[in-house]
Amino acid sequence: MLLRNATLAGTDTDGPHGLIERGAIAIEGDRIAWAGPEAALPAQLARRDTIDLEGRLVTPGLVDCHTHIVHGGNRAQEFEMRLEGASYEEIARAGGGIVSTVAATRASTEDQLLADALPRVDALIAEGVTTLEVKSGYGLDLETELAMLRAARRIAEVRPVRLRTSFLGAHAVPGDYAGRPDAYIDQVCLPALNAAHDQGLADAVDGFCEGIAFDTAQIARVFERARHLGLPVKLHAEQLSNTGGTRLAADFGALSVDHLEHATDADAAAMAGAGCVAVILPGAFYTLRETRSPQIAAFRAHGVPMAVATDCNPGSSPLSSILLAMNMAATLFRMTPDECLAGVTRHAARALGLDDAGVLRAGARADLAIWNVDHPAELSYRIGFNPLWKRIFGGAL
Ligand code: DI6
Ligand code: FE
Repeated sequence: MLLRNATLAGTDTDGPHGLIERGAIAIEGDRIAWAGPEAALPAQLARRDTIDLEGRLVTPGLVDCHTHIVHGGNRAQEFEMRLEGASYEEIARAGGGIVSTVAATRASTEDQLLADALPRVDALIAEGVTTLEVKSGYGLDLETELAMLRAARRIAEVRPVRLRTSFLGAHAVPGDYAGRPDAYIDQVCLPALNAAHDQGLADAVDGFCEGIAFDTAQIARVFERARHLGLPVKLHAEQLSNTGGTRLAADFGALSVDHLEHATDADAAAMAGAGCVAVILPGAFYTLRETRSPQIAAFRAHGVPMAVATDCNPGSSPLSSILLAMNMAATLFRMTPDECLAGVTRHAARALGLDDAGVLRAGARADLAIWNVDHPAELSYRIGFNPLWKRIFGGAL
C-alpha cells in the first residue's frame, strides 16, 4: 500500500512535529517500508495500491501509555461526594476510593471485566489509538490481579489494538490488610507478581508510591522482584505529595515516572540521568482539581521526554479521550502542541519500552492515524471534537 499526497507528522525529520508536507508512506505487510517527501519516493515503491490522501494529516497511531481501563463498576457516587466537599484522600481513608473499585472488580467475572472495558477501549480506538497500556491493581488478591491481566490481554484478541500490561499489585492496601502494608507486599503482591510473570501476563511492573498507598521501602521490594524476574518498572510518584518515589524509580532505571505534580527540579535531573520518561496525566489533575502543576519547565530544561496519557480509571481520571488529554496538557500545563503530539506517540512508546511504535519511520509498525486536519496543532486545539478519518493497524486500513 502507498499513501501519497499526505502531510506527515511524527517522522524522524528535525523541526516541530517532525512535519513533512506533500509526503508519502509505503507499507509492506505490517511495517512501514518508507516515509518521506513524495518527491523523494524511490521509483520501485511507486507501483502499488495507492491512496491519495488529498493533503490529510498522517501521524503515528496514538499510544495511551497509562490506563486502568480494566476495572469493575464506577465511582459516580464518590464524584458526587467530592462535589459536596470531600477530598480524594479523605474518601480513600474512609474506605472509598481505590478499595471500593477493588470490591466491584472482585465481584466481576473476567468476561464482565472485558465487556465493561471494551466501550472505553472503543472510544480510544475511535480517536486513533493503536497501542494501549493496561494496569492491574484493582484485584489486590492473586486471583483477581491475574483475572484483570487476562482480561487486558483479551482486549487485543477482540479489538485491533496492540496491548501492553503492567502489574500494579502495589496500588493500595486492601481492607483485609489494613495497617499491614508489608504483610500485603509479602503475602499477596510478590506471589501475584511471580504468578503473573510465570503466566506471561505482565510486560512491566508499576506501583503507587504515596502517603495513601506505599512508601519507597515497600516499592523497592517490589522493584527488586521485578528486576529479579527481568521485568521493567514504572511508578506513580509525587502525585499528591513528594515521598521520594521518583528518585527510587530512577535508581531502578524505570521506563517512566507518572503524575509528578510534586516532583522537584532534582527529581527531574534524576529522571534525565536515568533516561526515564515523565508521563503527564492532566485528567487526574483536572478531576481532583489539583492546583500544583507538574514542573514542565524543569523536564524541558533537563531534557526529560514527556508523554501524555489518559490515566483512564474510575476514580481520579474517568477519561476515555486521548485528544482531550492532549488539550488538557496544553491548556492546564502549557505543553506545546508539538510536545502533546510527541507525548502520545514517540515518548509514550518509549514509556512502554517500544522502539517500533509512535514514529513514522521505515521499519516501525504500520500503525497510523489519518486525520481530517491540515496541521497537527489542531489535534490539541479543539475540545470534544474527533477529526479522525481512518486508522491503519498493522498495515490494514
Ligand atoms: N493514581 C491514580 O491516579 C489512580 N491510581 C493511582 O495510583 C487512581 C485510581 C483510583 O482512584 O481508582
Ligand atoms: Fe494511574
